[in-house]
Amino acid sequence: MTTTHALHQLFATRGYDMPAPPINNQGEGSAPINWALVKYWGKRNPELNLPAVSSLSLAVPLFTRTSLKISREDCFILDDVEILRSRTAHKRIFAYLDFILGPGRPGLSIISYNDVETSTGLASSASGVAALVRALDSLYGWRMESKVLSILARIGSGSACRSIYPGFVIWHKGERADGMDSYASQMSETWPGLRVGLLKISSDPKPVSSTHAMIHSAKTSPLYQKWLAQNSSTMSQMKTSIEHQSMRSLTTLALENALFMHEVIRASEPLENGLELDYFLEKTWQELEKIRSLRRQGKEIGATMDAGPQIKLLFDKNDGDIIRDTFPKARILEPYFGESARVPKRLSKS
Ligand code: 2P0
Repeated sequence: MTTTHALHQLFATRGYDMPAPPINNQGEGSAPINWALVKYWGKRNPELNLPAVSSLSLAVPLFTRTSLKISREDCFILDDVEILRSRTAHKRIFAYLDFILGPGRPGLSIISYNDVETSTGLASSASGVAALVRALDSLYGWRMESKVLSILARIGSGSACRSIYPGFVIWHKGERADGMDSYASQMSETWPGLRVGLLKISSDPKPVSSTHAMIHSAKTSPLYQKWLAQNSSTMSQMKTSIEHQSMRSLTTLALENALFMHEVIRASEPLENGLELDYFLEKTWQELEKIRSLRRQGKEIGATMDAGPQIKLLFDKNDGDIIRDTFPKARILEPYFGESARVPKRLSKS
């Protein structure tokens, strides 16, 4: 059975006949950025973004907001700038819509706003695709549950399936060829004292997309098999640290996992154009050394780094002063645990 078939069946089990026209003229959706504490790096199926490993992320209160309208021609406007048809971002997004909605879909105008700059490794495609899926759900009137929305988002960009939810989110890698068991789910835990800090190292666009880099390093990195082998144990240790709210364990595991992913990347063969894969800059190493030094003093401070030079700090709110002293430029945020998590306990029903 093809994935399109499987998707249509999935919709049919929810009483929705695919493909069917939208029931509204306009739809809206928003989704948060997520930062992985256990990383997705490697695909078992690149067309469907089926991952070789499971991953676990934390949502951050920086959003993409998208509105979607039926229009005569496809059009994509991002942060008030029209993305030309010739650009990869335009082709990729409409090819994705063709795939999930079928060739008879109407023309669509997508207008999106990101809370942070695009393509510097700060805003990922994750919140963008997840917001688009939520806008599609509202345009078509599907009212699909989050699990189905996360499957749709994953087909657009792997890590987008995690941006369907707030809080701590697990992306189960799944085993099936059609990907219907590769979706995200939210953990029930929140962690009120946890803080994240965004340490911007560079505003330059990344030299190689993560999509390309992860396929290349899976093929050529001698460390890739070792990377696959550690995933299940790292996932279960990370889940336990969240359940027990162990800052020492969470910060250690997140830092080790991110550093290992970057080792896997650096050990890859040079790209076809001779470029060596390495997302870190000298400044990344300098800032990491400060984190190591704090850790040697017993501070439970961690960090994670994605496909770029930026550092995302992880720490307890009681260590906020140390972070502000050591990294005065860091932008400190509370993780995003969802709107209901913001309601003070005395006002909520439970
Ligand atoms: C992650 N990254 O777990 C990892 C860590 C980057 C480094 O997910 O090809 O944009 O669209 O599935 O989701 C970035 O990869 O890649 C990513 P595609 P995606 O957050």
